Amino acid sequence: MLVALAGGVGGARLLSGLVQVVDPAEVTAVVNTGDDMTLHGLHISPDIDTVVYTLAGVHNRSTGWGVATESWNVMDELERLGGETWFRLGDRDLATHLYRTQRLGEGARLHEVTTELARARGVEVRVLPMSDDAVRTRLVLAESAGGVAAGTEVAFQHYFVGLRHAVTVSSVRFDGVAEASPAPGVLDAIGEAEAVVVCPSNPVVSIGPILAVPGVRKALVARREQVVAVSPIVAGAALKGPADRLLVELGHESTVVGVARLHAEWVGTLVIDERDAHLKDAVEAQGVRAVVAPTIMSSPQVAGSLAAVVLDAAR
Ligand code: FO1
Repeated sequence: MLVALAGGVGGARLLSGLVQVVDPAEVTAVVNTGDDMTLHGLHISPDIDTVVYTLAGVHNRSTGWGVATESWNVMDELERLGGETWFRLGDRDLATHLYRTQRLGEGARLHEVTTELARARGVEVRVLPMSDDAVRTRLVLAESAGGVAAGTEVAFQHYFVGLRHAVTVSSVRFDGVAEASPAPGVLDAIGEAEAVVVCPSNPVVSIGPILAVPGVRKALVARREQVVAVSPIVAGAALKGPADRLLVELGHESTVVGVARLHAEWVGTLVIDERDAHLKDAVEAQGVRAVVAPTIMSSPQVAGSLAAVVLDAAR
């Protein structure tokens, strides 16, 4: 059995590569829920939905999130009513949030609802939230932006979508994480896995929250030799989103060496792109084994080849 730690788009891409090389029923994805939020009274779990939609093959390929062949009638009507439409919720995507909110209201736990939604979309991978408890990523702005003063703490989606992450931050925290527990099955999966794959998701706001859930980091440290991470940074930059800027703003280095240093305690092997081959020794100087391979998943074929490299590195 394989465990994959995943955030949004980067995680979903590697997961769709992994299921090409291993039986999907043998894969457990532990997904970040720090991006979750309540909007229009609905519980929205963006990274879980991105993972499920991508594994189901129904995701929007241009944005990476939401559903393909989407319509926007509710958003258009809400706009006419003067409602909140800054966070785009398509008509089909809304069904997911309506279902999840209804089931949670009936007392179901987030991991149960996630299983129901994954099964309903024909996804065989076991998709687990990192926790059933509310953990919410919040960021303090280092400068004023979009009418928000420097020093203000904002919710993740306000930073990421509302402000288009076009603002520097001075700190990040995961509200509620100290009181949270890993979702049922998370620690056992990590303990029993043949390999733990860390997807090339944002190390600060996608992998960070998963690590912060009590018990998870310790469980990963114990499996360090079987933990293989794919660097989310290639040639000093993130492929998508603010990972490179967040790393620098929080005092880390936005290079594969910086990623190795950040994860050295619990990651035994870091897969770096060929563009960073010259940094292999510098990564290994951090005590992390480096494997060089094409990591830019420009096609499902590349994702499949990368997944094979990752599994080989874990064995
Ligand atoms: N990202 C955006 O940049 N703009 C949006 O309007 C937006 C809507 C949205 C709706 C549902 C969903 O599951 C994800 C959505 N995302 C949107 C992505 C979301 O911000 C994710 O948290 C990021 O992709 C980071 O993982």
